[in-house]
Amino acid sequence: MIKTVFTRSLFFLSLGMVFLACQSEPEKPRIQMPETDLATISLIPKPVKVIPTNSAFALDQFTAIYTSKNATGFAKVGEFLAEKIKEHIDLDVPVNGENANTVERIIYINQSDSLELNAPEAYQLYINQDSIILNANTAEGAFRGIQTLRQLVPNTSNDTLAAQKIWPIPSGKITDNPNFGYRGAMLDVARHFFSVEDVKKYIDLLAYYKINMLHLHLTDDQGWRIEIKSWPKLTEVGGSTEVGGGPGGFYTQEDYKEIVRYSQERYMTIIPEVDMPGHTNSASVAYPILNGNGKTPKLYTGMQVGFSTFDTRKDTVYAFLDDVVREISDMTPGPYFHMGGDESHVTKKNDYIHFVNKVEKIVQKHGKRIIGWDEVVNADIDSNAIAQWWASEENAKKAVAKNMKVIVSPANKAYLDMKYDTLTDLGLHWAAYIPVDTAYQWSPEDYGIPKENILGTEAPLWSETITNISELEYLAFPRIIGYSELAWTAPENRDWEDYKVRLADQAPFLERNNVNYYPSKLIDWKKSKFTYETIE
Ligand code: NAG
Repeated sequence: MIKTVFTRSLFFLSLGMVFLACQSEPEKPRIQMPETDLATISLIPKPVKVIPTNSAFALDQFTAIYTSKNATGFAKVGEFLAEKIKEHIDLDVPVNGENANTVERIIYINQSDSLELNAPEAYQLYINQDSIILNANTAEGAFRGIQTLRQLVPNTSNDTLAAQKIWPIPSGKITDNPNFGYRGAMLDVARHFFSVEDVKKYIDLLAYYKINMLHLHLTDDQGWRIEIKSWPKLTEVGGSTEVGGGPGGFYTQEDYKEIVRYSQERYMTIIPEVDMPGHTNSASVAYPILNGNGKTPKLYTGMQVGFSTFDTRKDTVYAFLDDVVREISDMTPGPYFHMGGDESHVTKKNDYIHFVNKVEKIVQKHGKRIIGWDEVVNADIDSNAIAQWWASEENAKKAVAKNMKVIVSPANKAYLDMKYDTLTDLGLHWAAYIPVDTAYQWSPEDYGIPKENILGTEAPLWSETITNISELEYLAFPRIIGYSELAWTAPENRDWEDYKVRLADQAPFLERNNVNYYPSKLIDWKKSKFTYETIE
């Protein structure tokens, strides 16, 4: 059926072309495309397999996008591609248009049931002189595939082609599928607040590198950033400041839904985190009944950790959490809820265990799978829970012993808030200095955690020292680009020397998107002069 639709559209296209050829209009000169080498194009994350065929597809005003009919989500993916091509090279490419008369070349986004594509994010790209065929089983796979295609659109064309407004896409075949299904980034919006627009920009940049999970750290001692209708003072009071005493802020439920909607369009799952029982000063300022001593603490604007706790023996606390988890879960289509659980230094050990056990049940009751920072493995948590390893390798091993899945994000390798080196103004360095090469040269598989227990990786960005999107970008980029490859590309296919050349070629994309990336001297940035390579 799908084949028929495709063949039929090709048939009508050919008819259109024959029709066009019979008109009295002068024939368009045949474009002489340069020879190219698809294998030299700087793709990140590196695909599983790239086979060059050394000619090129001419992306120009006679190109159109078509998508499989009746395949859920495919038309939207096609529209997304057209929108990005427009942004990049100011070219209008029609999507599923009726008028095939002016179409000479097509990009076809095709739903395929082929066994080779039997994984949700797998895709294949066939690039020929006159067509590009992107095959995927799901719209999610197609979405990953169009990120690769976007990276193949050159930033500048060679002179002769540029004059004709033609962007050559190197030909060949790409087969791809991620090593891990969980490729995450985390943003702390509690220590400093980031607007919906900032979060959207980050989502767009992450999606380009095929990151598919965004964990939002929504609450901490310094701020409560998500509106909870049944407990309104959380944001009215607890959302009114941030580290350093700035105005803070919070997401209304409409704002949060907008973030969720935007990320869904980019096939990214939002993972909300409410950190507890520690890291809860802002909640206790709003509702002093939640803490142990009943006194109202002051709003906190410093950078210490581990001084606050909920009263884990009070029923009100669990009634409160039931409301919070319910309201957030109802707005969150993704399967996960993150309960924090880190650094509960002033919670007694037994109280901590009791608390985690109870919260796990609440989260399950609201239909979500629980994630916690690695300390939560010390409770009687069940094997369906997920441990996020950040500090203790021993806890990661305990998680494996309980047959839990682990998200690998050790602070000394994966924390984006660690300084690059001693000269970096922003960031912290309690876990390590993490230059761009160190950030790349490790593997989640290095630590003896069995592959089947590794859910994936995540790069957290804590925001004690960053106050705006530009500072956020400085710490995140370019390291997050390398983390995307650690999660997508298998270790045997990764190599620093090869990666650093591909990373250098990201400069035009980052500049075009006004990303304030850290210009690491380890990289020979290919700023404006980037062109695709040709074989002479
Ligand atoms: C840790 C804290 C976090 C803090 C960060 C700074 C975790 C799980 N907990 O002390 O609240 O912002 O380091 O790097 O990382």
